[in-house]
Amino acid sequence: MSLLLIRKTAPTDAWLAALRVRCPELPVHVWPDVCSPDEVEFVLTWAADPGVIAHFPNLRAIFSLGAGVDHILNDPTIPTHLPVIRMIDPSLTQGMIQYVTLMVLQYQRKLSAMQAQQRAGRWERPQLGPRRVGVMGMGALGSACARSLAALGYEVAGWSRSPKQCEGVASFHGDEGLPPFLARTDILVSLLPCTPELENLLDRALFSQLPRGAYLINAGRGELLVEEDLIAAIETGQISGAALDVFRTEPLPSDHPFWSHPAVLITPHIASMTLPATAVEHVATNIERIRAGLVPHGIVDRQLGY
Ligand code: NDP
Ligand code: OXD
Repeated sequence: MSLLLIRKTAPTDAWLAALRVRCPELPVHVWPDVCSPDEVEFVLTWAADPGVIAHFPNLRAIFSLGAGVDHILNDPTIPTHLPVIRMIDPSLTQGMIQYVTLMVLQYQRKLSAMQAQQRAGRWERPQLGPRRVGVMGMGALGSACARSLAALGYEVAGWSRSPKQCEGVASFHGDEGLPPFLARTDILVSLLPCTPELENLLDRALFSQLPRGAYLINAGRGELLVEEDLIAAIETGQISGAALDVFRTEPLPSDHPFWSHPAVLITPHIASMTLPATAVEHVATNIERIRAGLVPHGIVDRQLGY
């Protein structure tokens, strides 16, 4: 029985090498070179075409190559009994901490203002920005970022479905926790998954509950954000700007207004990336657990969508 790697738009060499070292006994194939559909026991995938995964009758689990699983759950042909496992990888977490810290710092320490001053040859000390950060989504990535920002001296709160105990981080949860969380948040960091419940959450009504001039960092999913509402909120000054790493359409279309917006900082879905050399441990351990009849780590609740 084998593992099938499905990764259409990126090289597979590093994954193949990591799997060879960590699981030397496991036959690995790369889509579309499948020897026999009956032989496929596990799929490790990012954005397989809809319908492809449903072709393997003896599949025991689907592993996501990334932390997000929306690319798998959006395929209605995948049998609902199959476990879907999200990526949990220390390098992915480290990368997200670096990205979020970078974006908080560049905003709060006024990096772009100082770059403009340098270009103009002006020696001025801008006033630093506010330090209250609110992290939406306190899962593997959000909680690590929140802890790390708190250690840097920011006043950090987190918002999630369930209450959390995270050292140095105030916890807010659920619908009733959202207004007070937003009211005390000057820098809003979105690390939420894309679920039907959360789609379009970052809209005009939500922005209006933030202190005037708040800053948005979205590294969760593009579908969370109502893009026109963000542009309108920046125009009125309710939002002072945004750092966006994820978009409804990726790559971001060349005529999209975000490209040239002076208050929007764009990165190409690169906040963090799974590194095969470390992430292979999560996959290999879970294969061993599934074969031993144990529940894998990082299993997704199909009802909740994450
Ligand atoms: P987790 O599943 O570990 O955490 C998800 C968090 O979202 C949990 O804290 C959960 O709350 C919270 N949540 C879900 N639904 C709701 C809701 N309705 N109301 C309030 N909170 C909710 O995910 P990760 O931390 O591993 O990853 C988060 C997301 O980051 C991914 O799904 C992906 O979209 C994105 N991502 C982006 C990357 C990039 O490069 N831009 C890279 C990697 C991930 P609770 O804890 O109570 O269950
Ligand atoms: C993601 C990832 O889910 O890159 O976006 O892991």
